Amino acid sequence: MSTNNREVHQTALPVQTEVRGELLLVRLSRPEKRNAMNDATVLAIDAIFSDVPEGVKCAIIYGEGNHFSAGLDLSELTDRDTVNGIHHSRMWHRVLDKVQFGTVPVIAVLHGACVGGGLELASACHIRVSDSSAFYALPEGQRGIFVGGGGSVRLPKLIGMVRMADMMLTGRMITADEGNTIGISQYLTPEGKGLEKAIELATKISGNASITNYAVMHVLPRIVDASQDQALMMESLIAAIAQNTPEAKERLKLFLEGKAKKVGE
Ligand code: 1HE
Repeated sequence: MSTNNREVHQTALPVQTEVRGELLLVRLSRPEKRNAMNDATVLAIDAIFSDVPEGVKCAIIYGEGNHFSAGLDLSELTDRDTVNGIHHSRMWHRVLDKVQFGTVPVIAVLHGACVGGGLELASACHIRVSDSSAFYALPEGQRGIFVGGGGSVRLPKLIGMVRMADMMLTGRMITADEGNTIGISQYLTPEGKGLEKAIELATKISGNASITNYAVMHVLPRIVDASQDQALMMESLIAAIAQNTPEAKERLKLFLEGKAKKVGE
């Protein structure tokens, strides 16, 4: 990591950012409201992922205080009519698409409550690291509403439709352990160690060839959503594009000369 550390403290903004070398740290910063996501929070995420600073190769989203996020700020929900409700949900879609299909891979660090819209934000990230304090729920069912931040599309891809239906119908809470077993998180750490693990992973990811990160972020999900015939064609095209980059040729040459790391190193 370079020493190019820039800390940007936007006092009173609901989301704070810090550039640490090649990493962008994005902190949900409304701990007094358990990082509930009001419109200002969602729009701040939009602005951050619309303009990732030059030189950043990977981002990490985490929450200040004892919780990742209590989900949608319910105090802003009360008197929105149907059409405005659709616009609001589409705004979440646009912003979380920017997280998923932006310029850099994003790791979410989950601890405490990761519920409702907080879980939807986490699902838009590329990898989730949780610590042992994390718990997951979709309280929308209990509140008489439905997920509106892309959760019905992204969560079944992580845990399956039946588990998501169970969470919504019963309000069931999933522990950090269970969440890691069923695929919400990909890494589970002791309490308070999630950010450290995410930084370690983000540093590895930053060292990848840029075409690999791009393909994993932008092409892989489209392959998964396509018909088998189209998906296989997309795979061949991106494989050929990647292997023809100077970066790939250099890496392959280093391996053949015995100068590259072996698997697992
Ligand atoms: C909130 C919110 C919120 C807390 N909107 N203000 N999400 C939920 O249904 C989850 C609701 N929240 C909770 O169940 C609990 O707050 C927690 C389990 C997350 C944390 O409990 P705790 O005891 O640490 O905190 P607290 O005392 O409940 O809350 C502290 C303050 O945060 C309090 O405000 P205060 O002014 O009385 O101090 C709470 O009102 C406030 N707060 N959560 C607004 N969510 C794109 S669609 C997505 C749809 C959804 O996300 S629905 C799920 C909403």
